[in-house]
Amino acid sequence: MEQELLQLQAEAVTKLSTLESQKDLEELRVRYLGRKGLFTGLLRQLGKVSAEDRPRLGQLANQIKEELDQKFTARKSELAGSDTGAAIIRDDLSLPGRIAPFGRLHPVTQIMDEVCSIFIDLGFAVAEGPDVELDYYNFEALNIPKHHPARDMHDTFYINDSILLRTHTSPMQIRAMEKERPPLRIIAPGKVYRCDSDITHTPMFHQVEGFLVDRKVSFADLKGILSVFCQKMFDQSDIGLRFRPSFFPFTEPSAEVDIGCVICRGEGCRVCKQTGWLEILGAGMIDPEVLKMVDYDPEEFSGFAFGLGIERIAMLKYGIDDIRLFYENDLRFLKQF
Ligand code: 2NM
Repeated sequence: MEQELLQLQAEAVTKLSTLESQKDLEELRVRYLGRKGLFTGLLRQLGKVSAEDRPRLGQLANQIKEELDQKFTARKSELAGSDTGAAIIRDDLSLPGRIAPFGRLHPVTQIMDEVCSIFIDLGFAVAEGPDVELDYYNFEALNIPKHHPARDMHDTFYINDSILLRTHTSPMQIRAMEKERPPLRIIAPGKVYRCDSDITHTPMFHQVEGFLVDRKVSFADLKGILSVFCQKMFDQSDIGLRFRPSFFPFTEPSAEVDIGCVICRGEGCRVCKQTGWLEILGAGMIDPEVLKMVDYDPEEFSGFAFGLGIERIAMLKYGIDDIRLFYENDLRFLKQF
């Protein structure tokens, strides 16, 4: 009897140390300590032993029962919390550590930084300003009077009669010219807003506009700066440039500038719509009327200006056909850049 009690105890303790879930623990407890369990079964046989041995064996049985109760309780709290019902894999120190996910810059931010650093290398200073602008800086000072049809080119978000969300970053150029005298070369990067939305337009997008004013600035200077920019931006020293006559209220003459398609190299593809050319920016010589607005004498000074859309450049560079992908925050898309 004594032997059986001790063996039962040893068995229970061994099993208790190897099981790994609360469910297994409960099953083991019922099997050994439950009302119809092995231990209770042994206790019932206590009546059959001699009166001489009974007190000693009774005491031993009680002691073992108490110890087992304690051990079950202790093991139960060990398993609590980490228990999923399945077997738990103990720490394996030879496993490689979990790699923390790295963040990265948004593709639009990357292109924005790249564009700015090319112009900074060419000697341009960076000017930033408010997204909420006065009608005066966004339109009037840029030779776009009220009710002028050119305002229809920009679907403007008005806040009230004289305040709006800027439709381009040129307002910053005007503010810069008001403050300082030529020579001046400045880029204005930032968010702009137009009430427009489809696969090539979002109501908010990013622009970099730039200008240079000095004595004797010519269209040839504009061509030189834009060629260098395109060569660096698209990593191609023999990149083709094409200037098509166009119209902007703030420049005269004005041009839309194309580059030879960087995807098919002029062969014709989906991105350039089989033309071999990609339109990447607008530019021109600053209109004398704009120079007069900031009190520069157009007889003494001349300048060029240009504007480019960051999302558009990112789409051309990576062959993306839907601008909205940039703003859906789908990590499967964003992780590619
Ligand atoms: C463009 C195209 C042509 C432009 C003009 C000026 C300013 F303020 F100097 F007159 N800033 N940016 C400009 C000129 C912008 O964007 C397509």
